[in-house]
Amino acid sequence: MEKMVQSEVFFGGNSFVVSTEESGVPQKNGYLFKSRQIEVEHLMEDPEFYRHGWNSWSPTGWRKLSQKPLKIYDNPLRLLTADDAEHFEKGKHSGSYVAALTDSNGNCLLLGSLSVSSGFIIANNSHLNGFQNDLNSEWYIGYGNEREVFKEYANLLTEKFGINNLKAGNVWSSWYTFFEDINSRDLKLTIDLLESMEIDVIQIDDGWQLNVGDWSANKKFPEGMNEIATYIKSKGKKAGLWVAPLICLPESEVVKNHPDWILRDEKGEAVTAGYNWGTTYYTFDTTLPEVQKHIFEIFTKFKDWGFEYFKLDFMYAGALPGYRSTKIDREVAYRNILKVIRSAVGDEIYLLGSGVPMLPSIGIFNGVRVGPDTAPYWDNTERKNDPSGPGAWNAICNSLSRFWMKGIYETDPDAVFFRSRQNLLDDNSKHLLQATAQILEFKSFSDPIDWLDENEYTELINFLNSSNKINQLNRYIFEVDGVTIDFNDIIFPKKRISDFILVK
Ligand code: 9PG
Repeated sequence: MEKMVQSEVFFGGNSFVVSTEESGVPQKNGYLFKSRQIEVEHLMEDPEFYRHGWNSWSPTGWRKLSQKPLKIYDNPLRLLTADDAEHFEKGKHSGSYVAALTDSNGNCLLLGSLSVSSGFIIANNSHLNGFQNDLNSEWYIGYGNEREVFKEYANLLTEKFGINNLKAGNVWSSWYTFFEDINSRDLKLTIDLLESMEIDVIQIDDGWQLNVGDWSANKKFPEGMNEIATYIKSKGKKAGLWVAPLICLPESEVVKNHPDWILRDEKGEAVTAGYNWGTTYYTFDTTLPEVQKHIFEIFTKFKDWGFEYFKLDFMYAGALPGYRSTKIDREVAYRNILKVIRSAVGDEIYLLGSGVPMLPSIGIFNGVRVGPDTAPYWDNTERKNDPSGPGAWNAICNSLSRFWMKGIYETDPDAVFFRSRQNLLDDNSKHLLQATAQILEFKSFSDPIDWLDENEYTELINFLNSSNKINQLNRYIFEVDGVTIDFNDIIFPKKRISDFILVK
């Protein structure tokens, strides 16, 4: 451990003792420290702890230090996919990049990373302890009104990493109705009905590719992806495509042809990068020039097909621990491959990140998913202790807890629903999801128009046309066009409501 120096930071009449490698530099509001490690003494009486999850899907929200820490429990493969498994920190309150403590008077102490350096933070009853890897690691400490402190941190992040201001507009995605069961003929029928509507992007999700890793059209798209992109554009919409460019399934051609591209551990074993599609999968060593060339080429191809919007999924895999050909921090490796993707598509193409590590994605992605998948149901008791699992409730809790990120990139809380067909969500739940999308100012849905009755159709039209005035009154209380919505009873329910029970 480096030699640590102790100093004191002052905020009005309050002060905190801080231990770091170098002493701090006061800012307009708060202090900056060049240090990998940092320890801040907080002396707060059972404050609420803000747990910020590593990637888009990772549990994010507030818990008292005396409560059970917010995390994914008892599911190692899920943990590997939907959070930073490297830093599970059993029994402790911990999170990635930024943490905050708010006391009973509403005063908030924030500790946040300002570097691409795999930052994480652990809290206990007396201290916040931050850890980063890089020699240039920086930490910010702020104290005061919760919303103002988070705003200041968000400003510092965009000052340092930039912002890419393209807007997505209204998005229709194929996922939350058809899932992988898509083909060009059925999609075109669905697309025809979207033509006259206020929709900017029609995005084809998972199900078009030969395999995860083999990014060519499968036989459900016999005329190729160029043809469907052209069809979407002929309806006056931007064509969007889902890709998971940094992962590959074990049986994919890319793994068979290039076993040397796969990220391995020190012993030479392929790193398990996560679990989905009923299988574990791999990721690449993106520091290899051949892998960078491959990624550049597939994106050049997608762009040549005519797509102008990409949903880049399972991106966290590029920032997993492993033995890389160049010895750099895993998140630096991730950011470098993002730059390769951006350079292949140019600045006019919208990049939406899903399953992305949140900090090293700033300034490159235009939009980022800020919660787990929604679903046409509220919650599911089959899946205990998993705040990252699909469902409306998990998506709302996580996304609203990341409201402060709105100034950093567009914040996508995931699709909302209007249909009652094939849907367990009641009207109230659908409205809460819709309000969340209005609050986060990212509107997407997956309903096929011919599934909607007249009222549902009218609701959809109103939603798409609404230009919402949003005002955050309190952590989880918002004003949407003058109507106050209090989410507190939703975020912290008295008892669990499960659709699994409802359908039994
Ligand atoms: C396509 C889907 C949709 C969806 C994405 C993503 O943690 N997990 O195991 C996990 C698996 C899948 C998943 C999210 C999390 O869904 O979020 O919108 O594009 O892939 O397969």
